[in-house]
Amino acid sequence: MASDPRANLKPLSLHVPEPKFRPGDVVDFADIEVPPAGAGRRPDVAEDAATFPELAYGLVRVLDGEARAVGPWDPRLSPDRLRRMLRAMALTRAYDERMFRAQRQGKTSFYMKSTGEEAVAVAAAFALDRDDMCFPSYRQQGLLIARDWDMVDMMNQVYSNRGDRLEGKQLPIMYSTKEGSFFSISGNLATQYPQAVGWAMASAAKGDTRIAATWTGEGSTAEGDFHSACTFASVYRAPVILNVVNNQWAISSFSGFAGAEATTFAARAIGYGIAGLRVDGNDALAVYAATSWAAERARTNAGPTLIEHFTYRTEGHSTSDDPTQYRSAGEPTAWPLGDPIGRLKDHLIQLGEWDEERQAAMDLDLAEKVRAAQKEAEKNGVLGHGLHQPLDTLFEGVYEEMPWHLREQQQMMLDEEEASGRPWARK
Ligand SMILES: Cc1ncc(C[n+]2csc(CCOP(=O)(O)OP(=O)(O)O)c2C)c(N)n1
Ligand SMILES: [Mg+2]
Repeated sequence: MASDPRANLKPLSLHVPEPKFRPGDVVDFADIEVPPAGAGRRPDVAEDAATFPELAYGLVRVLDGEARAVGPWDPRLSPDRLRRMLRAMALTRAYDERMFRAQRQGKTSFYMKSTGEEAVAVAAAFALDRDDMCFPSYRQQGLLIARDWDMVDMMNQVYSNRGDRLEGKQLPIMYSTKEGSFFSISGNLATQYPQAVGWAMASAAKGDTRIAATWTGEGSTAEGDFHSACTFASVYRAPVILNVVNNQWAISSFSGFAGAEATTFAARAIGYGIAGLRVDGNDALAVYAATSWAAERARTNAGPTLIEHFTYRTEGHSTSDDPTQYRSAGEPTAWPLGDPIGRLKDHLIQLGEWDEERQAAMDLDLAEKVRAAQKEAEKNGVLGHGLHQPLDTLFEGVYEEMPWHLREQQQMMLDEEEASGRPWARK
């Protein structure tokens, strides 16, 4: 009998990633490599992506340990612009705080904070043009806030109330505004990626000058949509910025399940021949610099850029989550890249353009603004307290021409309501 040539091999096995810290563990992030600010070159925007693969493995950082802006990526923004950026980030945090509490008070069913990730959205909005088209995930409310979008309008959506432009048809926080160049947020992860690339291709096909930018969480890069979007973006050199927000967690799954143990998320770009930048996502100046570099590259037909924003999700995934069940409570404070708002504030103070007193006064003023907006929005009602939309709108707004079977169902519902004798609001 012939002997089995594999008899001496160990049986095959799989590697199952495991996060470094679990509840109760002492956190030590010493193995996270944080290169000094200012290290790493800034290539010309027209340079071939193949010539700077190192930027997909490093970390573009501008703000150093003393809160000074250093190195070739320093965007050299005026103090006034820095203060406006700081304000938009602080306003985003104040908004999140208030809406989170509104959920806990039973005024809405769901909320998602972006705490610790404010720079990712706000600094990008400052670097993009107002009419560049954004295809966000659910954690970039900072884009709308940085674009000065009406906060009452945002709250109306969160409350699904009479003022909700989406007529209660979307989950709270899934905003949509064409006038704000902010595409409808989708609950189905990563769908915005191919949509952004398609929109960018259409913009180019029409000879327009607007570009697209999209954001996804690192966990969602495991979706097929992420990869097909990268292929299309690469092949046609679509004028698009592909942002991956690596906040270390995808609800209770750590980034290792999306491939973080093997390589960086920015390095995904290399396989597609796309420019890849890995950026300190808690450094607003680095996010601004990388985004404006990528925007110029896209706008001059030099191709797409994939930007990994290395950051940390300081709070729970959403109001439905309890992170104490799966990660160490020590992680947020041990995070080596600090807090994005604190770092930009310190930079302005270091420049002699700001102080703690002004910061405190601004925070008070913003909290008051958010409170006033909330009061205004609540005049239109809150979720779960009454029927805010006429019942027949339930079927509208999806098709330009309502198909016959929906018309039939709508009529059936209205007839049943009529017969039930219950009062309801017709348009
Ligand atoms: C296609 C799909 N799969 C799963 C889910 C459930 N889900 C919602 S958010 C989420 C985690 C996403 O994590 P990540 O992409 O890292 O984004 P983050 O929440 O960290 O911003 C999951 C699994 C979903 N909404 N859609
Ligand atoms: Mg994540």
